[in-house]
Amino acid sequence: MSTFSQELLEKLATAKSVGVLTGAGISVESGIATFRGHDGIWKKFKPEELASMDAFLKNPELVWEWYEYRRQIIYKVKPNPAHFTLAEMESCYPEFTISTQNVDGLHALAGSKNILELHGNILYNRCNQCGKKFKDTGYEKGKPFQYCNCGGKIRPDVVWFGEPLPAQELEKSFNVAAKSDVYFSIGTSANVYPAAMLPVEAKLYGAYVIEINLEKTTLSGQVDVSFLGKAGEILPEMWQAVQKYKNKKISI
Ligand code: BJW
Repeated sequence: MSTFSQELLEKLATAKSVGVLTGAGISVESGIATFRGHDGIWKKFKPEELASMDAFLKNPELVWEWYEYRRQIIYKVKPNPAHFTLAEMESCYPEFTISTQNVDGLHALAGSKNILELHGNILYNRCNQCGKKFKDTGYEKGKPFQYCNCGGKIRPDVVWFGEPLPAQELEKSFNVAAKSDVYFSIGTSANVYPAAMLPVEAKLYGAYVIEINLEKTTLSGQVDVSFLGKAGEILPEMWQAVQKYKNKKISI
């Protein structure tokens, strides 16, 4: 059981605007591997060697195989208590926004509404030229490239290294970080930019920043409080403690 300071409980009990950045770690307890942990290395390839246009053009079969492998896992998994707690929290604050680096769609499945997908969504493909989205047109063994009507190549609808993040989602995420009273960084190694800048931006603009991660990250020294442990355990415990704290305040 984690213990939560009076300061943290008061901040969460009185916040009007809450922002959240999530990363692969929040989906681990649902059964999805992270990118950089030892479990995250797929067939000895680092994400940097697969998640790029260069990799796709050089070895489309390999890149499609990686995405198909991950899709098959994602189709089967369900949100975990960390996703559900965030969805519950959303209904208790006037402003509550999740900026997620995850492409698994689990926040929406858990019932969260205000979600900014910074790195796209793995369940879709899109044309690299005209941007048209496709739900089904994907990988067929022996046919490394599928083409859109416009002649562009179809690829997973995600953001690869060296590609810009979706402009609206990114701008909104920075606005949220700048106006949040409390900001969470959950299950991200905070190694990939520009997403990793969001909690730092939130702190700069005066938010109380809470990190939840299995281990210390490059962000840990810059936040107000860092909890080491599983998001699916710590977040529900924290939220329960906030409810108790609020009830106690009312009864005094
Ligand atoms: C748990 C847990 C449990 C485990 N509970 N915790 C400075 C500024 C701007 C850009 C750059 C910059 N420096 C470098 C760049 C370039 C680059 C970059 O960041 N490189 C770094 C390697 C240094 N960034 C980019 O290229 C981005 N684009 C860009 O900057 O564009 C500029 C541009 C502008 C205009 C024109 C053209 C270009 C794009 C980045 C795209 C990242 N894409 C990926 C793949 C997405 C698709 C897919 O899923 O396949 O996104 S890479 C991969 O990393 C994925 C993730 O979203 C992302 C972040 O990983 P995440 O989520 O943090 O996972 P892990 O595995 O690293 O960490 C998991 C954590 O969970 C660990 O800490 C565990 O301890 C923890 N954990 N279990 C709680 N139960």
